[in-house]
Amino acid sequence: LSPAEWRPQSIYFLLTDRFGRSDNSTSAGCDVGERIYCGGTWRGIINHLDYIQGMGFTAIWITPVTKQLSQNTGVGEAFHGYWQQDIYNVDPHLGTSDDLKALSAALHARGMYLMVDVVANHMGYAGAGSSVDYSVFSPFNSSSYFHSYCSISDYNDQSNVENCWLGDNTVSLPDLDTYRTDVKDLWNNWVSELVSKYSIDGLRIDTVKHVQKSFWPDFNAAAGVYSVGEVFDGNPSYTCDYQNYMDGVLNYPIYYPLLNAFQSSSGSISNLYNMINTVKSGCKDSTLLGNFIENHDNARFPSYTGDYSQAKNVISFLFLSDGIPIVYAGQEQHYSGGNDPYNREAVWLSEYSTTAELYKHIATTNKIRKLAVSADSSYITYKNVPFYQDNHTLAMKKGSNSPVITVLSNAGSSGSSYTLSLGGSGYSSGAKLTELYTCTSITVDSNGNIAVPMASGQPRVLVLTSTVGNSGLCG
Ligand code: ABC
Ligand code: CA
Repeated sequence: LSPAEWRPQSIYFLLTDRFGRSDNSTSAGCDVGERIYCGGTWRGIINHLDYIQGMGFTAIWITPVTKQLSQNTGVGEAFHGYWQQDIYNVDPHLGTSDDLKALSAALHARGMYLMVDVVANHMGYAGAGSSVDYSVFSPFNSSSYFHSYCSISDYNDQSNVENCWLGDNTVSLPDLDTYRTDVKDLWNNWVSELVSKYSIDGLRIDTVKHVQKSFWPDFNAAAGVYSVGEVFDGNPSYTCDYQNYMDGVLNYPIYYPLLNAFQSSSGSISNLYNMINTVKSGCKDSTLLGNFIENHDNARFPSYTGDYSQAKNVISFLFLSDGIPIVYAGQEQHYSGGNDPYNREAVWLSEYSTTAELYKHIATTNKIRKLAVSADSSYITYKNVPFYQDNHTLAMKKGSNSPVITVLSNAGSSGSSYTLSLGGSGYSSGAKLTELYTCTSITVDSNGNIAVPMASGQPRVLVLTSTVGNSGLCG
């Protein structure tokens, strides 16, 4: 799938080991603190595609599929998939090569898409960087394929970040010499074969900032599908530049101000408002970024606040601003794990409840976004415009003719009921709008203001009533 074809999709990100089991168990134990395999598989994902599709997702992103180091190290096992040793085989804990093909086929049969995580920066070794036995790697079975050992020590020094190693003395991450022509050719051939063998539709690329920028355009082209890179950095000028080398990047610049704005009623709305504009002007194309508020590397949103309204506002932002929304498995169940490894809870322990409050909120919000895409062909490429802010509220509009108006609040569930008189939406007096979460009809008043019914800190989304049609929203 091309970048343009990915824009309207929405992505459910899961750790294969932690989402679903082949035996369909919803009680198999998974002690996250142990950092060991819990039994999730590709077959297990196939078993629960209704659950994912029921929220309206059109794609899944799964953790790396390659064969991992097999030891239980002092920091656990390679259940997450980022410690590969053999790039030509799949990790047997997750299933067989045929199982992975079956997952891809099952998704495609539903009109859904598969995004796979890939790692080109490093391999994984159960031991210190100074004592690696390179013969365990396939290929790259000699030290000459790697940068000589040094541990990353200074994140402000880009050559240190690119050429030294991640990991620690228990599990080192031998850093490939990605300047070598044979290493580059090998990766480009590998990714092209992987994509075609498993009919992969998109890639999430790991550790992008740890490889020289010039490596990525050829790799992205060899993949031949939309690729979104992980540049783990909140600085927009640092991170946006990578979009000149690959299709998209994960939206870390928005992540931090988004978290800050909604994790409490005193969070800064203005910092988020400003960052929307900064990313829009600073990134090559904000509509190809990957939006998220949770992932396996950061503490979950509910570990900062247990408030459901704040969690809903953040989700609405992910779906209704520029970029491709990404929800991390367990987010819909309001899981609250802290930093790695506690943010990697088994989803099966929720029994895949489809009545959970955020499950339903995500389903509705996915419908709203699909309605927007189908009602306005310019919606998905139109750049979101924030146009109103106060201490607790942010309003933004997206779309050219009849924009979708999103009003977000950080007031939380105890927030008061009041009417926000919202000007500047672009709608003129007499226009008939529908608020889609409450199905309230609102006519724009004679001054061009919209009387937005705010309550309990809930998000609000307004569209032209005539576009609601048979979207499945509001009757
Ligand atoms: C785990 C534990 C570690 C333990 C280790 C042995 O095991 O978390 O505490 O020491 C995989 C596993 C992890 C494992 C690691 C290391 O491997 O999943 O469980 O750690 O063995 C990607 C993946 C991630 C994966 C890897 C490695 C890479 O998403 O799951 O981890 O393949 C860096 C990398 C980034 C990486 C991330 C985990 O580490 O750049 O690619 N993620 C700063 C740096 C970032 C750095 C980040 C976290 O800290 O700039 O480069 O990410 O260490 C903002 C700034 C940011 C700043 C943050 C903290 O603050 O703007 O720049 O990020 O304000
Ligand atoms: Ca590197």
